[in-house]
Amino acid sequence: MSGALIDLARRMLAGDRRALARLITLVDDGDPGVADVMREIHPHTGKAHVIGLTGPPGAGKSTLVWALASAYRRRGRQVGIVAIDPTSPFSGGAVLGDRVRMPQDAPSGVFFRSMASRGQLGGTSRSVRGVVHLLDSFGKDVVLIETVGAGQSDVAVRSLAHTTVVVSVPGLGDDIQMLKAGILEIADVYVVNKADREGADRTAAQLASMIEVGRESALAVGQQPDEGWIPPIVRTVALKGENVDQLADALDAHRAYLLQSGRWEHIVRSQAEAELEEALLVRLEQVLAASSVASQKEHLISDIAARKLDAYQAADALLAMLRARA
Ligand SMILES: Nc1nc2c(ncn2[C@@H]2O[C@H](COP(=O)(O)OP(=O)(O)OP(=O)(O)O)[C@@H](O)[C@H]2O)c(=O)[nH]1
Ligand SMILES: [Mg+2]
Repeated sequence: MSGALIDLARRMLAGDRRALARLITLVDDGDPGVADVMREIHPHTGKAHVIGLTGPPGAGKSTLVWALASAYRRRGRQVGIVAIDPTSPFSGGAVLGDRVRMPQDAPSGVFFRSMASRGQLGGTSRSVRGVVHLLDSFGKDVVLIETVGAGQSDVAVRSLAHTTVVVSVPGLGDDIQMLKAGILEIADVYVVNKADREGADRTAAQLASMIEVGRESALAVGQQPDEGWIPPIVRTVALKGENVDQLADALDAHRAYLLQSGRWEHIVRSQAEAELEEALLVRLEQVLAASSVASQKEHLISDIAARKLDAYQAADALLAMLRARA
């Protein structure tokens, strides 16, 4: 294990923000030393409430995240923010210039980092997970993750959170389409932001009826909807901080519900499982790359492309070669 990285991790654990920033960069770059860092910080993780916020481009997610951060700071909570920026021009984002990154009146003591989403889902969720662990071990009580709800990357990132917030805005259209496409099932708290605009009541009413339809259809197919938690709908004006305290209350209530119902433990376990699977894949790739078997990979890829082998046969062949050399 690299002494320099241990040192960096220990400085971070002792409260050094610059060490935290450097470690986040290492995670973001997929540095091989990350495994050593994770080993050092793992015992210090598992405390933060991780909250994912998703919604259509320009819904006011960033404004809301910062307003929430202020509300949490007033409650004495330490806050970290991770904003995942879509790299693809097709996946949206508010018109440049209009989009909020860090507001001028940003609360102090909030650690903010934006990350570009990778083409590969796995890569993004792996590095976001690593960054969340860093912020958690640094002592952040709340970690807010902002993603644009415009594709699959936010689906992957949602699996990293304990609580998911879907942000809509008045004037239905794309966001309702998004809700129909399945986001409905995953939200724990709904926000109708820009409630200063016309139509907020109608949007909230439509959301409420969709939640109801979702519960009924779950019952109809024999699923037991979660009776312990009915997702609240909070109307906010993020720009003015209106109702943001109610949103923080709803998020705290959801955390309390998760803890007392045993759902928290369940989430922690399924995240541990996902992480193990990711780590196994990373390790397998490393073992392969370091072995002489790696040179066979190109041949096998050609064989799959030429329809001589299927992917499972090729994987079996690689594993057999690895075992033979072990
Ligand atoms: N009227 C009104 N405007 C708001 C409100 N909240 C945010 N905005 C404005 O909406 C615009 C977009 O806000 P952002 O916070 O950048 O929205 P976003 O969802 O993070 O945008 P992307 O990250 O680009 O998808 C900005 O001009 C904000 O000032 C609100 O409650 N009411
Ligand atoms: Mg934003």
